[in-house]
Amino acid sequence: MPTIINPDYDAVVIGAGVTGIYQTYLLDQNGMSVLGVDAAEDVGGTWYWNRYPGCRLDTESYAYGYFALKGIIPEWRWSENFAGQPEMLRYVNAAADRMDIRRLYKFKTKVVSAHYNEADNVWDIRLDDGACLTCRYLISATGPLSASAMPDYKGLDLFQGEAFHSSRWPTDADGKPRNIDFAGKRVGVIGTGATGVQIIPIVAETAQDLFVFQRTPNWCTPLGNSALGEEEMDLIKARFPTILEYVKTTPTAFPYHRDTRKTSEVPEKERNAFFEALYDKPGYGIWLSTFRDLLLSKESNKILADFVAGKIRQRVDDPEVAEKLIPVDHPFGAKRVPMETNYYETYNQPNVHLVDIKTTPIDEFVAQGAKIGEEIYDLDVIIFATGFDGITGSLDRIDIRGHDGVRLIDAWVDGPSTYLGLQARGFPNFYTLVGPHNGSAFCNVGVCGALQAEWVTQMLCYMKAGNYSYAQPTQAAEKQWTDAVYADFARTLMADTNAWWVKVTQKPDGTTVRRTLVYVGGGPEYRKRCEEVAYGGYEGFELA
Ligand code: NA7
Repeated sequence: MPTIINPDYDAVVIGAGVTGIYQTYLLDQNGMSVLGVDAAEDVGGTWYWNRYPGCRLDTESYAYGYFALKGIIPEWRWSENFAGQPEMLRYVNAAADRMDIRRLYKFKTKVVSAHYNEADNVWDIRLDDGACLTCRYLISATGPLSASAMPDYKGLDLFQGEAFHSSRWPTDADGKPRNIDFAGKRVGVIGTGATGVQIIPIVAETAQDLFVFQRTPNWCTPLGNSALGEEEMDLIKARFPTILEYVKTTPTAFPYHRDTRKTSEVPEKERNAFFEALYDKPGYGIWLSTFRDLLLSKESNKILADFVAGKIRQRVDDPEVAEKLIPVDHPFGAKRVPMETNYYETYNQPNVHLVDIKTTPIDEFVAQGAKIGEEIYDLDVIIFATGFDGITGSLDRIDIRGHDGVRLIDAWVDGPSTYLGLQARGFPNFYTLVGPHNGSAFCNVGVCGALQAEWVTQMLCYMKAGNYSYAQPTQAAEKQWTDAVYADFARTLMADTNAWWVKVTQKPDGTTVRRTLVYVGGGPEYRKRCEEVAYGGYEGFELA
């Protein structure tokens, strides 16, 4: 049994995004000493880093904004149904001001390593400024999409223009995102996920030429954003408590429930009218409130995919370009569906060129631009909208070691193994908010991350009251949870699709392991299980 020493802090929270600042606040409110650490200069997390033109929420603002819904900033008013990044950053800052959270944070600082010290039952933390400290509880709130994935292309260092990842937009001397004037410039965008789909139409408005280097097309559907008028916002504000209760009832905490019918139960004419209505409605409805077998039946999925493909063909003038923009390798909705604004119409502009890099990949970069075969695409700016090493990527970049010095990255070499997606055996007192296998990563993070922070706070308060200072899952509980997560995912059409929530690992023996990083059982089921565990005195955890 470990001895007890007083660590420097009760808890260290990694991350100052929406989840991290709330967790830090809750622990502070409950009388715990807590240090928050974040690499950025200030709060915001994903909304701090993603400052590219066109960046905005793909969730209804009022459904994402937990701090407004919860009454932390009850006066908050949204200006758009799907807020843009500047407004999102103002929102997080307003909440941080109200919670007076910055005094608890060390910004511009990264956690380099976190080693569990068995003798003292503390985590030894080393920061990149050289500081070393101890804490009892280590809580990661690093967000599902914070570790940028920058491809290692040959010759990129030779490129004479400007090249950067979408989440590292160049800044001016004052630290503000640079307003790059694309007029007269030849711009390349690599990547056509949600980020590329937001950037491309904006850059295309002014660039002399825009080359979209596409490896895999995505199923994109209209965002349908609009301004929120004063009266509309008054009504939304009056419904804040109702909205929060409602999103808690849905599988993903987005304000959508699936239609309870199977696709085959609905006559074709009615089905098409249903799809038309969903396609025209703002937001994720076409993905999340369509028929219940969308991600379970290939045949049903194809019916909706064909409908969306038809829309793409209608919206893109050049039939060859349209075909290139229609996914052939994955079912509709098996990856997160990018929400677009004039994305497909952008390809009707004469200055926009779609380059298929699946059939003819970029060989290398040279001083002038990208080289494919014998052709060189002259470029002034290259934007890598190449996504993120999802969910576990930010943890992999920290040297985390548990009992017996075992590295987390080694313990999870065959995929994460967790209990409730919140703890892994062998890594006591380490909580992963919005981490692998919990109901937050595949979710409206604004709400799910906060609910999880509340649950962890309750557990730590319970431990304090019961004089416990050590918690880790039992082997049986972890196995049962992990097996169920993998089995649930395997039943869906998402299982065979590569997305940022699937981790593909090449093993030294040449075999490949594909593992889901998300829990697909749905938020209500997830939270029910968490509440049962809490009610049962944190059953499934070894407390000491
Ligand atoms: P995504 O959705 O992971 O998309 C990344 C895109 O970048 C995708 O089109 C990738 O093609 C492409 N990519 C990645 N690496 C390369 C290389 N090396 N060469 C060419 N193309 C590449 O990330 P996003 O940032 O767009 O969106 C992330 C989430 O943010 C999104 O789901 C929303 O929830 C918000 P691939 O498909 O791998 O062939």
